Amino acid sequence: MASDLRSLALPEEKKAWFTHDRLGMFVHWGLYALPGRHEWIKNYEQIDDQNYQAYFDHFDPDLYDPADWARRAKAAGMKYVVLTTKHHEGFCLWDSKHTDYKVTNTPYGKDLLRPFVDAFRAEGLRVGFYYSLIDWHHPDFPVDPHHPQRNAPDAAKRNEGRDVTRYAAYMRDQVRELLTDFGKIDVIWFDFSYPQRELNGLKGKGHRDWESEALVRTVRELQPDIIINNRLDLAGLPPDIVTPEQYVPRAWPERNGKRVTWEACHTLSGSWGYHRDEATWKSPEQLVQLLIDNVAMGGNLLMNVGPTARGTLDHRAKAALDVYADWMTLNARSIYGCTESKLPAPRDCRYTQNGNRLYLHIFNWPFRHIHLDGLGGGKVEYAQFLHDGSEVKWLPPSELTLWSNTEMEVRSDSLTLELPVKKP
Ligand code: FUL
Repeated sequence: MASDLRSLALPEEKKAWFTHDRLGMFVHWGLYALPGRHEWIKNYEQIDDQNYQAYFDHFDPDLYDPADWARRAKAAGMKYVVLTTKHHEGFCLWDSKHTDYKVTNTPYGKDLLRPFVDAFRAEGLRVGFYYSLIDWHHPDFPVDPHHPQRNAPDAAKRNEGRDVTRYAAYMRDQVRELLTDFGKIDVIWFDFSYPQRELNGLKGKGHRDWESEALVRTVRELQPDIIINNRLDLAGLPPDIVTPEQYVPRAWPERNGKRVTWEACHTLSGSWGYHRDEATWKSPEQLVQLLIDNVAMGGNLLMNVGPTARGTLDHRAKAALDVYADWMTLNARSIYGCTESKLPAPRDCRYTQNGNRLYLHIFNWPFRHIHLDGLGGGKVEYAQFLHDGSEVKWLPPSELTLWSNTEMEVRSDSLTLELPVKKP
């Protein structure tokens, strides 16, 4: 059985586009954009179905223009996009045959997904779908009494009458729709499962069981080349990618001693869904360094935007995308196709590498000289800045002895770059 499951994993070479492209856009959009206080608001504020209905009844993103989002993503250097087709609240952005809880039944009255997919494809981006396993709206979604905070406001309700088998079938039907009706989809991003445990009173298998195996088989059958993330919690299935959330891994993530393709996902502020009053927006420096940090460790960055209730990106999200656009225009070469380097980077620096091209990212501008260990002895042919292509000189060996009388710690295996005193 386990080896059978292993055969469902995507062969490494099919992931080449993903590890080359490095930067993607995550889009969290749903009814939670209306309250504008976090995508977990139904849970955090214990809003029952009746009161949450107000957001459904007023969902009307009249300014929705996915072509604008797509242009901005492309300008930011993003090569793929992953959209929340259904988040934990259960609301569907497409005209699913399997539920009434969908965009076409809101005042907006139209499908959002087809125009989204078309707009991003038109800009040359690949398209991925996020699909939540958690569903606070579905009547058969199993309540986990051990983790009520994950299921509130339903936590007080019992599982009696709920049939997890029906819920698993609902998910398969929806995923089948998503992977049949929108052409070639490149990523499916499930979110999230956790170890199974007994759930009192639950019909069906008596466990929190998504029937993940059947779900994965459905996915593979419909989209043989799709990347499936790791949040299904299906023992024995090697994930195509692992997805560290809101942190930079301390080392390249591994499974059974083998490095795994990975993608970190991050927010621009403290929330995935649109949050009007939230103040912790990342600085331009943080945004750029986060991207570099991930690539320097061999990973991707999936950076999130949370569109508003009217279907726009708010000015802070646009500004952040502009930061990437400016930076990537000049520096994309140090991101696409790059991965970690075996060389030890100097303090406050990161290396990214593509074949014999090594990119040094300096997070903290040093005064004048920087030593690159392991690069002495004629290993480097030429050095230049990326922002303007200007030459960067290094100390000629004849000067090394002179400088080594000082605190410079010049070593024969290192190369000492001469940098302008001020960061250009
Ligand atoms: C988490 C979710 O609970 C968040 O709302 C968000 O979607 C993030 C990417 O994954 O697990």
